[in-house]
Amino acid sequence: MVMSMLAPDTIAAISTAPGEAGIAVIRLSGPDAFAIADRVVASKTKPSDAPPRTMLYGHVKNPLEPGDAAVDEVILLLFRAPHSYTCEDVVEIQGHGGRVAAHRILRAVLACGARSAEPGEFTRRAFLNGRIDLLQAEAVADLIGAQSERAAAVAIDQLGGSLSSSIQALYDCLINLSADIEATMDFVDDELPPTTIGGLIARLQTARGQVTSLVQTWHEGHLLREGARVVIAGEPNVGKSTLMNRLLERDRSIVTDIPGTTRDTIEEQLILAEIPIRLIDTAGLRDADCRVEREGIRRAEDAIRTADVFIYMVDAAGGLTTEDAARLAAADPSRCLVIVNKCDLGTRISESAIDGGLKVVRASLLRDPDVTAIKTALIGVLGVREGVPPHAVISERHFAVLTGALAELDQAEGALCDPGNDGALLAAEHLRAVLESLGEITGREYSTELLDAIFSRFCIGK
Ligand SMILES: Nc1nc2c(ncn2[C@@H]2O[C@H](COP(=O)(O)OP(=O)(O)OP(=O)(O)O)[C@@H](O)[C@H]2O)c(=O)[nH]1
Ligand SMILES: [Mg+2]
Repeated sequence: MVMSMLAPDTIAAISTAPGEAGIAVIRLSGPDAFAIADRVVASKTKPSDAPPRTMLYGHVKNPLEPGDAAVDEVILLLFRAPHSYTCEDVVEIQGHGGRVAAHRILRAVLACGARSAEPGEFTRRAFLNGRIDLLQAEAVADLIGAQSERAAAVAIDQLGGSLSSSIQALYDCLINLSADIEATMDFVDDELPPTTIGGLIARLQTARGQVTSLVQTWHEGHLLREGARVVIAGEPNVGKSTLMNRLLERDRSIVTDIPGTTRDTIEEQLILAEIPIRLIDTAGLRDADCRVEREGIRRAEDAIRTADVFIYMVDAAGGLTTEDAARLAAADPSRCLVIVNKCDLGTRISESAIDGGLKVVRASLLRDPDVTAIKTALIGVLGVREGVPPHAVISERHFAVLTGALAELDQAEGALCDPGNDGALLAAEHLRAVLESLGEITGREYSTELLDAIFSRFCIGK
């Protein structure tokens, strides 16, 4: 672990969300946290004289403002290094919430020598001071940003170290393997029993299997963290907006019998099977004369291109148009769900009319508001496994590092299979690269740029 070389200063921020609320928390961390609290808080016991991990009642004053009027009535929570969130001296000031009160307290502590914290700076200090690793720091941001119960459960599991221990176990196993591979270099080639090389290759393959299993969790991790963009598309008047409203269980999109009713894209949030979904209703696809409608259709086509999944709706009674057939022929079954709507009016679309690879659901959305079958089909196309307990899932960053590690493991195996050609030496080099990659994931190895990229997505005050 590389420690920060600069002596840290004392940082402060409002840690609670802005707006009206019962209380707000202003957090101070750093060597002067107690000295600053002594200056701004009038209380029976001076904060610096109070025992750590205690609460103190008092009034905040701003020594730089004229008069002796109290800024707020507060409770202080006192933590002495290293027993705090950041491992530094920490004072948390609980004042009244609202748009003004917390800012007045923050102004007072800044006037007494604290610096405004950068986004994620408290958690960055917790990492730099060795209290948590980088995976746990990322889990803090995931927990704050979680939009579903499952996303929160996965984040808290990662904060508890589940993913860290999987990576650590892999690291330990590869360190041992690397040492054993290096030990074979002391043998002359024909002295080395073939079973030894076979055993090393088998261990390498086991490690590869573990990395592959982690890489396979990316899809679920992506859905839980970033959510899925689901676009409802199709020709005008097929019932796209009706479906949008049925899924949301409210009247969000305008529905009329005039083709071309929806002009712009309409986006709403929906949680489905614990996955945050960005649901997007779009303008009906057709050759339009009107400039406004043409722009809406361009937006619809853009939305389809960038969707994780698009629901393509067709009119059962109207039958498939040539354009419908062409769009469905080009659709990828892993990101398209077909709804044959208006079945109550009869159907001119036979079972075999739509390519067997595409998932198709028949519906009569006007008469039947039950969209359970559509939801189940959508969950299937999204690739969500329901009923599986929350478990460690990797993020975009881990995915990039681990796919690089997989390539190195393959090369290590290739080199081991060719022991005559400095194979052991080459394999050991590839394993070193894998170990470095794993270090980048946990933060054993890091650069300032990497930390900047990770912590900039945090909110201020965390
Ligand atoms: N009979 C019948 N009518 C339906 C059904 N679903 C929707 N409709 C009607 O079809 C018409 C068009 O519905 P919308 O949901 O506005 O269709 P849309 O695809 O959003 O249309 P645009 O916005 O014009 O592209 C409305 O009159 C709906 O009430 C259905 O299952 N059966
Ligand atoms: Mg519409």
